Amino acid sequence: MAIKSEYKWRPPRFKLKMFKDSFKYYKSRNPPPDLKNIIDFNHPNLSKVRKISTVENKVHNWEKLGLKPLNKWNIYELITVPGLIYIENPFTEFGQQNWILKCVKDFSRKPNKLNLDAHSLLHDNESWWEACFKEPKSEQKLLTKLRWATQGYHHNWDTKHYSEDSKTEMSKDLCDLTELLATTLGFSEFKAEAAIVNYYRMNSTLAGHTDHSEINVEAPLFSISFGQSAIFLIGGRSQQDPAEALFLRSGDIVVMSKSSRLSYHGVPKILRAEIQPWEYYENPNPDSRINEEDWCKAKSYISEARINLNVRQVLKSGQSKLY
Ligand SMILES: O=C(O)CCC(=O)C(=O)O
Repeated sequence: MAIKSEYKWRPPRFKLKMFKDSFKYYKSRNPPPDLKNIIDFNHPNLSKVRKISTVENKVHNWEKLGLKPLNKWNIYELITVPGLIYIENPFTEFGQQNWILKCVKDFSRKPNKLNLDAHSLLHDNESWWEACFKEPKSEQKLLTKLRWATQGYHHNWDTKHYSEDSKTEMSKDLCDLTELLATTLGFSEFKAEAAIVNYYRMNSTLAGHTDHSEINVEAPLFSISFGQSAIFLIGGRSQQDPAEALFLRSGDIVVMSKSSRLSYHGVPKILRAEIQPWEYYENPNPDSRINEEDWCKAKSYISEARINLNVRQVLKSGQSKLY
């Protein structure tokens, strides 16, 4: 009888010449990938990244948007991927809790579109979050089924084309947050017009792709992560180009601007967070208290999930419609 070997071959790291090789390498469970060449902004390798400064921003609604004051932010640019900007978690603990709650409770609500719409799992206009907690804990199967929600111009996963007939309101807070981030980085004309909220479980991946549905690909794209950590891969214009791997933790923001705006990227692995920056909340303002019961449920959800807010401008500046 043949003895089954536990050993599985994987390409050596130096052979990771193309995006798809790196994706396969970091996705592997057995054997698990060696993480030592991943760019970790907690210990930035200055041959690969450089620190950048911001445009002076006189707007003072940092706290309302859950952000630390600007002088506490660390912002880097990747030397090997021009235009790729990384902001190390600029959120307060209150900010993390508030944004996580918005993602699970508000952004998953109608009229936003959800992957669940195609499966008739929710009754007319029933909210996913509320439907989840109608059932006893052991029957909360719906909780793991949400994969994405869209708002603004709804992303069409089949045609990859936006349409004036498939458009709802963007969250005002999400517009304010991304427009403030944009001004701070010197992209003063940015307008948030479409968002995908990606909900990942611990075994989820997101295949390599480019985001090219928007008419305006000169405007930056904002990608904000909460919850569990991830390995994020970013390459060049083609699948054949090599890729860099980055660690993304809760609160981290990636901005794809200039030539990186059309680069291949994807998420080969979700990793358990070593620290939970959403946990240690000391209430700075009693008026903005988080509802304890809601937070308790959201905290339990995020202990097994990662959420990514992906915000884009669709139209050219001055344009008011697609066609
Ligand atoms: O989850 C992420 O970090 C990236 C998401 C993404 O690439 C997308 O929604 O197009």
